[in-house]
Amino acid sequence: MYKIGIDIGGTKINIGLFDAEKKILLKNKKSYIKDITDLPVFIKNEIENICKEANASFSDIVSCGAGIPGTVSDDGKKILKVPNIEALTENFAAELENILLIPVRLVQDSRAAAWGEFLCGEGKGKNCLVCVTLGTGIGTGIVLNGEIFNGALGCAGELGHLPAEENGRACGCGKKGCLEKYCAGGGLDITAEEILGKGYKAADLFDAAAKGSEEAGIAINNAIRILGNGLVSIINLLSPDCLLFSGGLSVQEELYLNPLIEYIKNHCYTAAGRLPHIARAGLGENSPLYGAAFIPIKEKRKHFLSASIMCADILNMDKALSEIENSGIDYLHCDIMDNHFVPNLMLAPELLSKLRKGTSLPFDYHIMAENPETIIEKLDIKEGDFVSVHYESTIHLQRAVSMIKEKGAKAAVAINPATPVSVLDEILPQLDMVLIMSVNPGFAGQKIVPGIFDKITKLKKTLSDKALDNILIETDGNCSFENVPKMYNAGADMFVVGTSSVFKPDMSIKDGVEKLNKCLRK
Ligand code: S6P
Ligand code: MG
Repeated sequence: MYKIGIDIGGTKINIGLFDAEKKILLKNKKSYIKDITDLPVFIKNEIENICKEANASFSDIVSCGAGIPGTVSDDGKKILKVPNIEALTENFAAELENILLIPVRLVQDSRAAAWGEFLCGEGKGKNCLVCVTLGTGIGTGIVLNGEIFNGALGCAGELGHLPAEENGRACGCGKKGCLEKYCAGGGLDITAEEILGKGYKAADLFDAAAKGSEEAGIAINNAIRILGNGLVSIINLLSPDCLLFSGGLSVQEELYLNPLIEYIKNHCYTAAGRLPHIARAGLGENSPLYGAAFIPIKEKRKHFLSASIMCADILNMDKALSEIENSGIDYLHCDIMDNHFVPNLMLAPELLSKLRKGTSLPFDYHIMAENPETIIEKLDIKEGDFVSVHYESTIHLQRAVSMIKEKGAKAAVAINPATPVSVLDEILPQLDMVLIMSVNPGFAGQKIVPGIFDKITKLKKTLSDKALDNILIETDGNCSFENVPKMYNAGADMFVVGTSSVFKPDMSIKDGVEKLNKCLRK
């Protein structure tokens, strides 16, 4: 399982691949802006390259978070305001999601940095953290009681726009005299020009102060006082246990950061001498990458596709089996019918056993027969197989379930459309899966029966109420591109795919699987 973290800046894009233990496996920093016409496509290609280099499978990536220099909606799905980056349009997250086919969330970059430091950096183990990025402007991310704090109006952390001087320097936000116009890199550039002359930058101001220029020293101390007062207000208001600094300006330790920290310590309100931990961010320029990768995203449940072998081309079984296996199908659904329990006859256990030679996929046996126990005995079972037996087909259901387990398979009970979920109450804890028939069993190519989605929802709720969430729900019959997402949303995990989706004359199995996965990820 991998996650992707992206940090999108004005001219650079930084992409990182992380494992489940929050370890960064590989990262890639690229200049992008001008020549890229399609940012989502560019990102997908970069992720593919990173995966190749890291020997990681793209399909094992479960989510992607991107830090952006702008304001995003609370759910991280929409961009509300981004100055200067044309490629970042309102629906950028959805566009990226459509091409990566995994959930994508956006987060303001300074909040991503704070979250990264909280999870993996200098703020690990803390409770309330403020992370200030001192760059051209000032970005501030706040983590309150273990959660990123956006504020009710979404604009929490705009430290850079605290008013510092009445009718002062004009700010990009439209107001005058904002704090960052005096204390961040951009503001100190203006100060440098005022003191040293046209073309001088913040770095020259620090050089001049280091060489003893009194005027430069006073200007820097003035900036420290303004920023210090802003941060003291934040500390007095929030009482965080951690205050971190990152960004280009935080590297000026001797003349800027250290005196700033001293100022804060001397001026903030303390109780019993307790001060927050104040330091430089621990992850350097990677903190937004970590934070973006591990932004809380409700991941989609994994789903499984079980290809109904009775729908495959019997004249080209070898080819069909390898096509099925190479298309991303998870199981081979093997229907066994006796012409008594269902009005059809097919696929004897001996014949199914021979199919094993043509595939390494696990089997998903579906017994539609009277006396299923006699069939269970004949099944060729390999580790990882499922065997479903119909509730309606035996009066000794528990015995049949035990037999399945004794043979080393995972046990499932199937129920016909008219059989209520409640009949499974006693047997449920002994099962690995429940198969809900979405058509009357016996034939492929039928229409879904009414009420199936509610039935799945009911079973899902029963499983959840009984704390049996590990039991999968499978649906069989008319699992079409349209029905599967509805079945999934109702709570189903595994879908028997036949003539309604992956075995269509005008589409390859692989394309059918891809289309289904796309429908499911939307
Ligand atoms: C028939 C059997 C099923 C079918 C499958 C066909 O009752 O149990 O497994 O093979 O449902 O799918 P479709 O898409 O043709 O309905
Ligand atoms: Mg079946």
